[in-house]
Amino acid sequence: MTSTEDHGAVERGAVPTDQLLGFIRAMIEIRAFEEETQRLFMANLVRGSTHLCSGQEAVVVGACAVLRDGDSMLCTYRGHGAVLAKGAPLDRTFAEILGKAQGLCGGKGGSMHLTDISCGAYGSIATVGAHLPIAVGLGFASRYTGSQDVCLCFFGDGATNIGAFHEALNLAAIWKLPVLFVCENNLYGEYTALHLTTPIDRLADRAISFGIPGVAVDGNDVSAVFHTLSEAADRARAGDGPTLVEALTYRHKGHSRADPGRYRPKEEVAEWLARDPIDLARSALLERGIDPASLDELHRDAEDRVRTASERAQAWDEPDVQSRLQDVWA
Ligand SMILES: Cc1ncc(C[n+]2csc(CCOP(=O)(O)OP(=O)(O)O)c2C)c(N)n1
Ligand SMILES: [Mg+2]
Repeated sequence: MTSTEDHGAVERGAVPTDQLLGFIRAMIEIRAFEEETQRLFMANLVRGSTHLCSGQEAVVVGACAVLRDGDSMLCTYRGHGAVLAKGAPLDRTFAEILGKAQGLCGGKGGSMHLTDISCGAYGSIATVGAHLPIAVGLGFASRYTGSQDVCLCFFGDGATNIGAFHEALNLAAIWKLPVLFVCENNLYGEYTALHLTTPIDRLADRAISFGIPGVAVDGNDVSAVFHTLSEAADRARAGDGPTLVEALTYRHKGHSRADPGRYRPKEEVAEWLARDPIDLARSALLERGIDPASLDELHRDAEDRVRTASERAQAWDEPDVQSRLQDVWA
């Protein structure tokens, strides 16, 4: 396969009901996490900026679900959901965003720099595109040590115009490295629409220049994301090299902080809100005969877990002043 496999968003088969229930639980948890993060930010409890992934949950949940122990994941500053989907604990992720000593990085990284090597989350990276070469390094390490591990690398549509994107995909392709490149195409880079910066509509088409498969998938359909990434992971583990996946999605909130996102046409926002990934998964479950009351309960449980984790993190200590130069490069 050396060309873009599908020009539109690929429709894939469904996943088993238990698995879909797990997916919706994880997506609701991430949505609740982002809403609580916004509340903490507005209450002035968060140092630095925040970039919420509300609306994009199906991409990270569906993609991370294909990973096994030993696999690695890298993501962007819009990475709370990705890190949680990879298994980072809710309370210590809140603690990092709040700058607490018990945070994933001792409170020194904050919202944009979440790393938890213990669960394979190798970092959310604030410099656009800078982590793609790191993903190539992780893919190379896997090949060099003869393991079957893959690296899943999330990035935005804007990153596909960065030099590091092209260098990373080229090297991964020529060395057939086990990297799953997942572009979260949310149609905007900061406050600028994609069509104003990028001369093609289908970013998956960029795979053609590296001779690797490029697949566009409905990024709001968690089952479709899971199936697409499963195939990419199988290819990578079999030694057949990387895949570029373009997951079409939309961020419900603005770019960062308190950005209300007013540069986006109202009709466009309404259209995407009507395709909320959590609502789509809920409809699919209702169609399979799942009781709406049990889904409501699952929703309340997820929100309770998030609230409890936030309260725990807020009660934790500030870092010790003595620790300020520990783990820091001079
Ligand atoms: C190299 C670099 N240039 C510029 C910026 C400023 N910046 C931060 S986010 C962003 C937009 C990136 O958009 P995209 O890749 O689509 O990701 P999204 O925020 O939509 O998830 C820019 C330009 C940066 N962080 N790094
Ligand atoms: Mg974008």
